[in-house]
Amino acid sequence: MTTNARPRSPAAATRAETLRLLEMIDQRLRWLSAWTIHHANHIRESRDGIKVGGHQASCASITAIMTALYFHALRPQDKVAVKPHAGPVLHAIHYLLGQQSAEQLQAFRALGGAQSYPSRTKDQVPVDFSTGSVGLGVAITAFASLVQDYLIAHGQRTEAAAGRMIALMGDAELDEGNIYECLIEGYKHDIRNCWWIVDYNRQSLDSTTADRMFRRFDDIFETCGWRVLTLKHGKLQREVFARPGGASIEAWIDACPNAEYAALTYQGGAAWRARLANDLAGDPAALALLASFDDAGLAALMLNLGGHCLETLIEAFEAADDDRPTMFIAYTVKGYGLPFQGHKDNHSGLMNPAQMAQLRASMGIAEGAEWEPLGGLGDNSAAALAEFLEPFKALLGKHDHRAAPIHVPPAIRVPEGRSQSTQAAFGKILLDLARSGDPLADRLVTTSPDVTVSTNLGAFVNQRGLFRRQELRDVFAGAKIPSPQKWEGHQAGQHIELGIAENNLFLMLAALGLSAPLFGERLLPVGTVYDPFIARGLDALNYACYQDARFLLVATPSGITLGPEGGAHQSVNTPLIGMGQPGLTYFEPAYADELAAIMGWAFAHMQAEGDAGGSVYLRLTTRALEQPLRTDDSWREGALQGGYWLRAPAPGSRLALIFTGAVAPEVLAAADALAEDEPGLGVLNVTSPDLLHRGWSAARSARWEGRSAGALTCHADRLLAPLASDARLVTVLDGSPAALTWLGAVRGQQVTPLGTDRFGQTGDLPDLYRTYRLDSDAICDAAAEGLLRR
Ligand SMILES: Cc1ncc(C[n+]2csc(CCOP(=O)(O)OP(=O)(O)O)c2C)c(N)n1
Ligand SMILES: [Mg+2]
Repeated sequence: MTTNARPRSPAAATRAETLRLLEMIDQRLRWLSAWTIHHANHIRESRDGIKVGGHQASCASITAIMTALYFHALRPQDKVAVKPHAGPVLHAIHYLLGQQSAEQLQAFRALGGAQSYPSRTKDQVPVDFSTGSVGLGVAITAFASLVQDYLIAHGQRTEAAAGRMIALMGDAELDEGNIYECLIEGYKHDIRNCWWIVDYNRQSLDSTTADRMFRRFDDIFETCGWRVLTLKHGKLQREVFARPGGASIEAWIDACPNAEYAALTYQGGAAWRARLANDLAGDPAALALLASFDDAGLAALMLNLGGHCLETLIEAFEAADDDRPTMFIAYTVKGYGLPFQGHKDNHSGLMNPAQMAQLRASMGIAEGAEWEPLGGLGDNSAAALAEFLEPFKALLGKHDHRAAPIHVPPAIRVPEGRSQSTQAAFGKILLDLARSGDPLADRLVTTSPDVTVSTNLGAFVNQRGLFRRQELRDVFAGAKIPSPQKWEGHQAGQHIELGIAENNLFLMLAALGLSAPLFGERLLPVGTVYDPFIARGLDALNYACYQDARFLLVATPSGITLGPEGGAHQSVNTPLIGMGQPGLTYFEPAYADELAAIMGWAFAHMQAEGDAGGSVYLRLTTRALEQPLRTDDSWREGALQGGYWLRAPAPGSRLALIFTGAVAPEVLAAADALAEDEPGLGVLNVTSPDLLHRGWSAARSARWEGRSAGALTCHADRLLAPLASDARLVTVLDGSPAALTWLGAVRGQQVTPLGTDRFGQTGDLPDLYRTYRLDSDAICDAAAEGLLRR
């Protein structure tokens, strides 16, 4: 789709006609989403007796909003994150357009079928952003709009092609802290072209939401520069309010607590009448107005909230026609139009077969015709609707952005220095790239939550500048105050400096890492963070990986090697996080040349198609290590597969010391000490426990699945093969020992594990390594103990 214009169907000549057609779509979306969920729960055979689930009430709440958005406001360049529980509505939209199959809907929540929550990678309909963990799908749109601005500023996208990054969100998502972290960050970066549309049904999973928040959200968002458009009343309500007595009804609605409104919604017309008549007893005009409605009419009036009124919705969307970030608070009823509407327990509520049959009949859909996309419509209406829908097929279809690959230089230069830390080497490699003029450097975008300098990104930023849409002077440089950091902010800058909230780092990386599929322009995002604080953004990290965003996460410093900083800053379990996170490959190199090779590998891996690629996590340290004297390049291939022998074992050796990262000197010292007794001893440097483990388990599953001819080979197996079959393996790393202990299972050799499994504390390395048994004495003891117990 190259045009930015929205389709104008000939069938939609007048606004009244448009509204009539949109109304039909709204009804069909409500029906199809409910039916899809019903089918999965009541019609498809259950083989395990487990409830399939689905959220009919959450869908019914938002169908009008999605109708108005998708079939009126959305432009081809816009991207949408759909509230997780409205997944079936998104599928219904594409089903109406003939872009989703009945088979997929019939397999909703089954293997290979339409996913419970919209998934970029698994669903067959276009999904711009995956959602599921509430709050994250909202915030990523703000970061995506920042990425879009970055691309525009760098000449990789035109201003005219700028789209809106839109989140359709549940009101309970407003309770997630990540929303406010993102709001603050967004304000600092002056984001634009972002819409958040709240399905304000004032119900979450457990209950109705707090009345005290009424208007507070407006204040918070307006303070952060957003325009807030509140769609409280539908057109019918507004018309009725203008009649004699109407103002009293309006005032009553405004004063009514959320829970009571919801309960009356559930109870229906007679209950509304009784309650209103009681509360407005002294108001004859209001009573007369009430009397002019029958019970059904009165219920319809009370439910005519802004978020269910298509006219109100499209007017609001039209009103926000500039690039200002805008929040729409669209009042809705959870379960609108369904028998459990307003009931506080309706979040996971499912209509029973009788209720479904009743809904079907009310829509004029014949039994057996439930999957008819335009079922229940007369011929003329169906034809008009089909004609109206036609142009939306191109608009809402899959727009596959193919981004050109970025060439990765065959060898990234290794920083010089006999003794260096991986963290310092990382900074030098980036600086070198920044200075090199290599095209890859132009596609690097670095970002960090207030730890740019302390993770050695500063030199890169000096070279390439801060990204700012508006020029930002470096006041200190201007005043000639000496500082190694020269931070000019400008449009060509390549570093996005974030505030300290780590969660934002991962959402920023997620958005940057989706630049290729979202915008057709590939970026190579590099984010730095202190290793222990990965935990602060874990859900966002998982969220980023789940939707296959591609980035390089550099976490440094790490482990108790960070001595004087103490236990609050010393990471323990991050190797296991790295190993356990799908979509992320964890490396922990010991030496600078390994790091350079791994970074080259990472830049290619971040660009590889599908399952062949992914994101990369480097766990680094500030501890400077004596660099090994290499005689050849033979280590390189092994380092990129997860490990290599730093000192090769003699065939049949009884002992190997296996280590990862910063503890190399202790391991080598122990190896020297043990050499006399165990001359065949080998030292294995595991650069990626993750890759080794994955290769091992993949080889096993390949054999089980009959994909491998017979021999069980993997890199770990090949590495350990020269050792005696009953050799002892002493594993050592500054982190959870479990990251390496599994190596004993590869060939049945016994492991004596060393590592940290308690909180650290302040100290220097001799003290800490001794206390936590990572020093060479502990390694020798572990080796001796292993050999004695043979
Ligand atoms: C991070 C996270 N916590 C909890 C849940 C479980 N959960 C799913 S929906 C929901 C309430 C959603 O309410 P709201 O956002 O208002 O959506 P709606 O009322 O439109 O269904 C909860 C607690 C989740 N999906 N993600
Ligand atoms: Mg809600």
